Amino acid sequence: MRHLFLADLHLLPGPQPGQNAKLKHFLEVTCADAEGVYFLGDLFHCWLERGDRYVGDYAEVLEIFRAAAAKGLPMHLIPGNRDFTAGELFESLSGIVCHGGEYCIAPAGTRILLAHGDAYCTSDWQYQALRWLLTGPIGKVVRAIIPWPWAEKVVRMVQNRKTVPAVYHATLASISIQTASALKAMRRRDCAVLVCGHIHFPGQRRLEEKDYHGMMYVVPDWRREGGYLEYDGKSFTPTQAEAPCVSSR
Ligand SMILES: [Mn+2]
Repeated sequence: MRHLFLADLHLLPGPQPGQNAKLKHFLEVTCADAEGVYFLGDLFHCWLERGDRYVGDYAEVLEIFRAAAAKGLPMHLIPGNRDFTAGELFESLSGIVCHGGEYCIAPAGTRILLAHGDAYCTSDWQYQALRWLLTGPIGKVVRAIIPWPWAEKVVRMVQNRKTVPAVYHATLASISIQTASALKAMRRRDCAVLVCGHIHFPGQRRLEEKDYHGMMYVVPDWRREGGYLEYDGKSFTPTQAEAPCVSSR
């Protein structure tokens, strides 16, 4: 049994030979016998869809996903803060099944909660306020009524800022996922394991409160290091993808 977890691929639009070759190789070779591949958010550097339109040229990337899906590879997306609008259009174009903010699986009887992870960084109230504004009812109305060319302009600006600033990573690392918030979500779904991304720094941590405990795994960065987390039915192993591993900055 092989379940593969990835996060924060931050795929860029347009011609990206290095990025796309790496993705194709990963899906065809590394994932060949996988029972499930789970993208834990921020699969795209920025994805916005509305009706039958999306921003940016992701045709080649979507074709790579579609080919893998056609060969029978089961792929799932649990959206992050950069692709939370992914929905029906994304599903039909990619062949990837899209879930809500949290998704629970139970391979070999282990209940695993899958999430991007940003919702549990609750000590950063400014980020949480921004998140609420963007993903909540206000953001939904704005996205529905904003003229499409304006939306396109904003998203293309984000897509063109190719590197995630170092300070952003440093901030995330210092703030990190809050034990109480993560355990609350795990308890709600009766899960003893949480697998998430968002932080970009791999790691594992035992979470403990007086009435509940569990393990948290943060997946390695795929975009730069080619890393992912694998579950074989017994244990979780952080793994480095084999070549080609071309970094896209
Ligand atoms: Mn994120």
